Amino acid sequence: MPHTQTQSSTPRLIAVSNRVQVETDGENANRGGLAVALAAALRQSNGIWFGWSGEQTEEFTGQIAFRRADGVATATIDLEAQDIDEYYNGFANRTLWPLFHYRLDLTEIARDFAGGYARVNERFADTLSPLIAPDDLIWVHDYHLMPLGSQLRARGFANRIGFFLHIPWPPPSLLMSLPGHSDLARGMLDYDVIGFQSEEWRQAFIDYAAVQFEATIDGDALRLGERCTRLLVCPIGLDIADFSGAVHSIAAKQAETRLVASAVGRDMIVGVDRLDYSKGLQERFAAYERLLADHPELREKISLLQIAPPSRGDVASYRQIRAELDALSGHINGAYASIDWVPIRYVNQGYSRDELFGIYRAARVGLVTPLRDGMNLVAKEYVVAQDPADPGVLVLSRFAGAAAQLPEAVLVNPHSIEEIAEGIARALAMPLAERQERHQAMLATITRHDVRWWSETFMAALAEEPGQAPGPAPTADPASDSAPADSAPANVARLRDAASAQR
Ligand code: GDG
Repeated sequence: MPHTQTQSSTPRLIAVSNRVQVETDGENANRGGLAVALAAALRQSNGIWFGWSGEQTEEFTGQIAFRRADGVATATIDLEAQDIDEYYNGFANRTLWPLFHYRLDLTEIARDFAGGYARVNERFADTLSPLIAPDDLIWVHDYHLMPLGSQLRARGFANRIGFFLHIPWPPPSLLMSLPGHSDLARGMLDYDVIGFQSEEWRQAFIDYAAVQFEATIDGDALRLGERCTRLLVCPIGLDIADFSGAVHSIAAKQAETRLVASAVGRDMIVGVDRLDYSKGLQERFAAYERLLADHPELREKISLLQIAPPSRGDVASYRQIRAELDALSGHINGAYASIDWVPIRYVNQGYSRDELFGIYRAARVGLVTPLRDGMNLVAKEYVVAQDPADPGVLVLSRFAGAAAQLPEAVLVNPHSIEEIAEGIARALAMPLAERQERHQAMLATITRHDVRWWSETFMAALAEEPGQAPGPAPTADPASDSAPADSAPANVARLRDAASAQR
């Protein structure tokens, strides 16, 4: 699909991510925030979303399947078995994911993985190249595609290219345990803009670049020789408008009613996580057991519902955590259950987004305790789903990116089972006025910094020509009221006006 430049001055957006997921199947659609945010930006600029279809092919051909879903043009390629093995299951999910979540113990280093990662990034660059027009803005997503910017530069593209990292950036000493770390990080400086979920991850990147490359920081830009890369803190948010609808949907109401009926007279505690070792589930279960042991008065009065749909089942460490959690929940139920009370309901099944909102709303406590998390959207979803007149309490890991934005949560160290247990006890005992106050503050932040704010802030930085005066500083603390970021940056507003004038 070669691009014919429209008369509008709106630059076209090309979004690139490992998977392309635009789902359109009605109220049960499990549309991620990313899909929603990108879809809006892509529609506005008549853009295109490029990535892997999720399908396997006998031999890689580079053939692109073009589709249009929900008003968004998508271009996908299939990958061959070796690519999926070495790039996706290998380097992305067995090397980078654990390493970037501080799990050196689970990080697998293999030459084949690194080779597959480089090969697939080259394949992405080769197949994407014919689609790129000179004025296109290119926005690459996440750890699967870190070298794509360099690959495109090597093919001569001078477009504005940005990258958003959805997961943490690890401290320099951890990153240095990865063979080839220097090339990987150096390649990042071929991007014009890099977005991070929190100041902590941005600072870790600066620390590494300062030590390894003697790069200098100039305002919010990192300079190395001729290259200048802008480093933004730009935390991802929720599609607030859509979620407000979900909270009041029939499916949400039914799920809430069902859950409340199943726990009459008991306070529900809920956790919702992909089954992943970064989410701190073993520590969470152990903390719940500690709570029951230390607070006998709470036995039979509370109930933990943990929803954990399996993910990445092709990777051994994910199968192992599943076995451990099965054993741990069985052990706790065996030790504490009575004939009419089950302490933990542990469910390995996914629910529709609407049902999930009913479940969040029925819970007195939202338990979100990842050991490390780039952001954690469940924390924000739990807050949005609450009844403002009688809200539940969010117990949140200090080590989730969301903690920087939501200091009004009960913040806990997710490695300390005592601290989590006491956090839950505190949440259960919290008076209504304090719950309301905390909830109101968090809801205001989440509403202000929603997913549209996120994509508009990033796009504004990407659209800015070098040397142009920066717009409102997106590096300002997004949790603070003084952050100017709640209004759409001016140049994005201009782009939007141009786009709607065209319609
Ligand atoms: C990565 C980063 C960052 C979960 N179970 C069900 C379900 N979910 C939805 C949740 C939430 C999403 O999945 C999970 O998002 P998280 O942000 O919590 O975590 P990751 O999947 O690890 O995402 C993370 C994110 O990227 C975005 O940048 O925040 O830090 O690790 O939306 O609701 N959805 C439905 N049924 C389920 O059973 N429908």
